[in-house]
Amino acid sequence: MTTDLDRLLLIRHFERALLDLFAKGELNGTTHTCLGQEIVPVAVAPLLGPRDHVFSNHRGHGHYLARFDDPAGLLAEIMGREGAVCDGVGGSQHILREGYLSTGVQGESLPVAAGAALHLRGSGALACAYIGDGTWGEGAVYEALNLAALWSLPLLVVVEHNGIAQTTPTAMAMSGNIGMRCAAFGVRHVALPAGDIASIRAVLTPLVASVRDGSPLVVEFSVNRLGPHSKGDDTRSGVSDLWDWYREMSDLPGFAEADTRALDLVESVVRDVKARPLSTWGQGSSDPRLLHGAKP
Ligand SMILES: Cc1ncc(C[n+]2csc(CCOP(=O)(O)OP(=O)(O)O)c2C)c(N)n1
Repeated sequence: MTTDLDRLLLIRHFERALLDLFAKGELNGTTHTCLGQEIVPVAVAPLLGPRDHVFSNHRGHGHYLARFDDPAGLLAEIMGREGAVCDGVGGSQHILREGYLSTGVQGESLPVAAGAALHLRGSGALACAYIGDGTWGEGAVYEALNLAALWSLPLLVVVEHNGIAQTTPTAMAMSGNIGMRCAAFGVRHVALPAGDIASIRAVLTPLVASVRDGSPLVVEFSVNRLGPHSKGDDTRSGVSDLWDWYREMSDLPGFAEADTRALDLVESVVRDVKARPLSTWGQGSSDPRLLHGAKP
């Protein structure tokens, strides 16, 4: 059985492996790790069902790994190897899978999620979009919130508020706050620390049930981004202090065994995927999800 701790540590070691592969020149493109933010998707994922649609962003590996038990498919996607989730077309930021879509374009997902929520309205399923605090600078976010409230859409917006957008501290870019902005549209807002998973779920379970009935909700988590924005672009000082908080995890019961399990798993996934041939993208994929007009 996979526990919450197993999932947290899988995400953590997966992300570290990516940074390591980049440092060795074995990955192309870019990547944005969610180190320090893993608790959010791990806490939220079990509240979502198979008919729900998840919309992720540029920092989405944790969102994917919390929803699907598929580190090899994701790494193959990022490395463009056989067995990739969507044939290596999307890479780190643009993943398409049944009920799951991510985009590297800030703010793009929310109107799309609102559209999916409109489609799902009345079915008991919902659309869940993960966005960062910096993405509240995109106007499309407000158009989506407006329609979500007006049309009673089953839309759940999960905000990972890490206080920084690339290199810009949130306080330099955001007037007011997220709660006030939600209130302007009559959208419910709840702020939670990204701490104890059981407490998060206890608060969110009834709220998510009401989202399914057409009452949109924004959940704002306070998190620490422990890594750089992408690979080496961290302009902050004092980030190492944040790692102290991260090390507190190691006091959790069963940590040492779970940590070894996750590390072993990630190491074997890296070995396996690196040995695979390149994906077939460019040689004519027959994957129907990639055909024009196909529905995810
Ligand atoms: C429309 C658009 N503008 C700019 C970028 C470049 N960019 C990528 S991530 C990012 C910052 C995002 O900040 P936030 O939403 O807070 O998420 P975080 O990276 O902190 O998780 C920026 C400016 C982009 N991807 N899309």
